[in-house]
Amino acid sequence: MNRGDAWEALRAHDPEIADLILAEERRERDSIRLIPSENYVSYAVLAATGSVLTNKYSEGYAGKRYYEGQQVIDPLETLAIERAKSLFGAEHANVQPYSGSPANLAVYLAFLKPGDTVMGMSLPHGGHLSHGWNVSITGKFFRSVQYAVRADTGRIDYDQVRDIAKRERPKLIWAGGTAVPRIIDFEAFAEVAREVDAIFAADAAHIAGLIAGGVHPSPVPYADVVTTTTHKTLRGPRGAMFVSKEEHASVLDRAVFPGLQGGPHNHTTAAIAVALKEAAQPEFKEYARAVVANAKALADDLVGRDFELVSGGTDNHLLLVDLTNKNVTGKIAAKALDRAGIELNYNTVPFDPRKPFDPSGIRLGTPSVTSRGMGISEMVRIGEWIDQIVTSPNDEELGARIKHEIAELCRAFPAPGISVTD
Ligand code: DSN
Repeated sequence: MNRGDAWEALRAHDPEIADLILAEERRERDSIRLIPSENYVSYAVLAATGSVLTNKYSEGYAGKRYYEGQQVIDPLETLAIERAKSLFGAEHANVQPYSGSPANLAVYLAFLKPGDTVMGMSLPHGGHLSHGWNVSITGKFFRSVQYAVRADTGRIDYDQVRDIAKRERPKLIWAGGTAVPRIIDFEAFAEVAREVDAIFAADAAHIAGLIAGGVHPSPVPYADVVTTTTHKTLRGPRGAMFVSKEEHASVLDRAVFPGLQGGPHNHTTAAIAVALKEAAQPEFKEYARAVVANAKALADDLVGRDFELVSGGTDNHLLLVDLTNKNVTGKIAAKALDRAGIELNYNTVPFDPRKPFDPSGIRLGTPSVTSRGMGISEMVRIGEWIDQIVTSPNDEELGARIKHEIAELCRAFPAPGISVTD
């Protein structure tokens, strides 16, 4: 793909930054990217992100802005909203949140007062910081109670969810997280929320693309509001949105603007709209199906190599691996894998005796490798490489050999949005 005049201008004006962008492009091209919250966006999403829409201020909403010159932005944001509603079958959508945490903060601002009780999944058990974890503003400005997974199954303890909710009477209940490898029973959460008269918010950031692709149950029929980032399985730009019941539209919109944010990032809104259009195409369904099939294949392969997966496997795009039986920490393994060209992140596992900055596990997933067309046989090769590196993390010769093999494999699977050829 010809990068065009804008790229040539960047090279001429700021070669240092241009070279760093090229270096990142090569890195993304030549490595196996397994961080489950990352992906490769299309050229179309990249083009919208890098457009003149970044020049425009648009505080407010379509038809009611605080700046003139919205002849283009109003229909553009409306189109993004309509596409979001249509894709997720929702009554209302807002595409302005800057990212996932601000989208979640809008839910707090809409429904809670400082000191009110929120219930979310504990971070070390797979939840997100913004679901009431103690170091987050959501755990400092609100009273937070947290649920966990069961030690015997690694899955959400729905009895505990109900018990805590009945005892603590939260005003807001979150489902969803960052390290949840299994399907969440959104209907069960909605039932608990109804019993205690709480707002039920689902954070679908990790699984939004799987929901859009029809391979994961949707929380939309059950939740008062569903937040999501747009850059994970959904494969759009870095940004966020939420969909909700119409009855909550006004209070949620006001929480985003003027409650939390100023002008929306219009270039991101355009790129979100592009991604939502892509996600409505038949090919996206095939991608979503393949993401899950690949994750299951990689999980089966790793289990066959005596890796211990939290919950024993996966239903979605994500695997959480406890390395305790491999006698290596998550951090040592993740760094050795990165040196060899396999990128993932170290992660706490439920009931982890180790600290978050040096935990027992690694977290990995299949969205990026699936976006570049890899399938089951490539997952088996990746499983073998992971096994070899985890077994011998300090073997530099092995790492160098695997890095070479990975670069070769990557050349056979060109990644979306990558232009660099040297
Ligand atoms: N940082 C995101 C993730 O990697 O899952 C969540 O915020």
